[in-house]
Amino acid sequence: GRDKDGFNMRDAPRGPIILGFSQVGAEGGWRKANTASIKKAAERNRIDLNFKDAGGDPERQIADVHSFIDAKVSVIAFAPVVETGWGEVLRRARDAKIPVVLTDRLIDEPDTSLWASSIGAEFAAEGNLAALYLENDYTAAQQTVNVVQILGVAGATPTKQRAEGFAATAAKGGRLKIIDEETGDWTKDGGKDAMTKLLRRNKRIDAVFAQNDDMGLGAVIALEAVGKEPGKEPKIVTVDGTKAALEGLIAGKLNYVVECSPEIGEPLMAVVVDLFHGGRVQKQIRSEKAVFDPQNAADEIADRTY
Ligand code: GYE
Repeated sequence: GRDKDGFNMRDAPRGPIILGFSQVGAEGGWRKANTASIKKAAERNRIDLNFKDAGGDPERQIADVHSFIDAKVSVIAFAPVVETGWGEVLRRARDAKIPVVLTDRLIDEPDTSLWASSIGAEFAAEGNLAALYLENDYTAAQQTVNVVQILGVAGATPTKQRAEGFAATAAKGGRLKIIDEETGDWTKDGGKDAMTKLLRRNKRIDAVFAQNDDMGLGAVIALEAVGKEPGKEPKIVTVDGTKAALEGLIAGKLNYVVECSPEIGEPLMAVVVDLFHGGRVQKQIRSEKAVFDPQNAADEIADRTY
C-alpha cells in the first residue's frame, strides 16, 4: 500500500538505518565536540550508530571501515586521520553498494565517485584569515614579522590546507615570514613541546600560527614557562573556536581565532537519510565560519557549546 504521501511502502528500504562512523580519535576539544555532535544527531534522527574511534591510527581506521562493510551497515561515514590509503577499502564498499560520506576532512583519491558526499570546512580559507589578521595587525611594522607555525598531524587535510592558505596570504602581503615550523599533533601537550623546540631554535619570534586551539593553548604554557607574555610577544593566532580558546582571547593570551565548526552531526544525518532512501545528495557541503578577537569573544562565549 501507499502511505498518505503516496510513498510506496513496499519499495521503501527497511529500517533501521545503520551508520558506521569512524572517528579520527579524541585528540582535543574540537574532536570531542565533533563526536558529541554526531552522537546527538544520530539519536535525534533515530539512526543506529556504529561508532569507532581510530585513536589517531590510520591503519586501524581502515580496518574499522572494513568492519563496517563486514557488518553490512547502511551507510559509512568517516573523518580520515590522513588522506592516503583509502582506495581499496572504498572500492570494497562500492562493490557492497554501501554509500560513503566523508566528514570534516578529505581523502587523496583520484576516483571521486568513491564517495557520495563530503561535509566540512574550507581549511585554506581559515589559513588565509589567520594570515590576514597578522598582516593587518603589523601594518606599522618596520621589519619582517617572524612567524612560526605549529602544524597538525602530517598528511591530514587541515594540516596541508591551513598551511597553504596561510602561506598564500603571507606571500601576497609580503610582511610575514614563516621562519620555522614544528608539528604539535593537534594536542595541547604537542603544542607545548613544539613551542619549546621553536623557542630554542629561533631568536626572535613575533607571532605563532597554531593550526588548532589546543596546540595554541599548549604554546601559551611553553611561552609562560620561559617568562614570555603570549598575546603580546609573541602574538598567537589559532583555528577552531573552542570555548577554551575564547577564554584565552579574553585573558589576552591569544590574539585571534578563526572558527571551524565541529557541529556537523545534523547535516551528516540528513545526507545519511537521503542516501538510505536512494535520494540524490550534494557532493560537497561546506560549513560557515566566524572569526574571534578579544572583543567579540566576550560577547560570544556564553553561547559556545564546545
Ligand atoms: O581543527 C583539530 C582537530 O579536522 C578540522 O582536527 C579538524 C581538525 C581540527 O584535531 O582541532
